[in-house]
Amino acid sequence: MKEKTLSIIKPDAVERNLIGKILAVYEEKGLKLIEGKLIKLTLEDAKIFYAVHSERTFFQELTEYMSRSPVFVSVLEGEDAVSLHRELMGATNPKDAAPGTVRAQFALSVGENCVHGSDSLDNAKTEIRFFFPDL
Ligand code: IDP
Ligand code: MG
Repeated sequence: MKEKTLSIIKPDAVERNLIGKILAVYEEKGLKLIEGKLIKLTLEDAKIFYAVHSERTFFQELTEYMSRSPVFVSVLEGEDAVSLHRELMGATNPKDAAPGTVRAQFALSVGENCVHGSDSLDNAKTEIRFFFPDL
């Protein structure tokens, strides 16, 4: 099924000039960039976006990291985009990420792991609306 998913290139990757290399991984597998922008989240934006993790021990670290410098947020479209994008990102912890995935190639740690991707079609809709209310 043709789907849309939300993709974020996180501060650690934008800081290291990896936007082009990361988008290339997605584009090469047929995902199409249909919206995109570079923005700096406020701490409050990050807390709302990651509210599902508010009780986790790493919540403060996560929200401070996500708001420390700009992120590249985009909408990717394609066949099974949600699961394909997650597959191309690799496991949360780069130590567990399959070779060739974005996180295996570029992530620094389980926290500073380069990218975010929606994990279900429902969450994709909510997350796309958060950043691109007109789409
Ligand atoms: P996901 O990004 O692969 O979906 P989640 O479990 O939803 O992973 O966690 C959200 C984000 O929180 C991760 O991408 C990572 O940046 C951060 N995170 C997850 N686990 C840890 C941890 O144990 N320590 C620090 N940060 C973490
Ligand atoms: Mg997640």
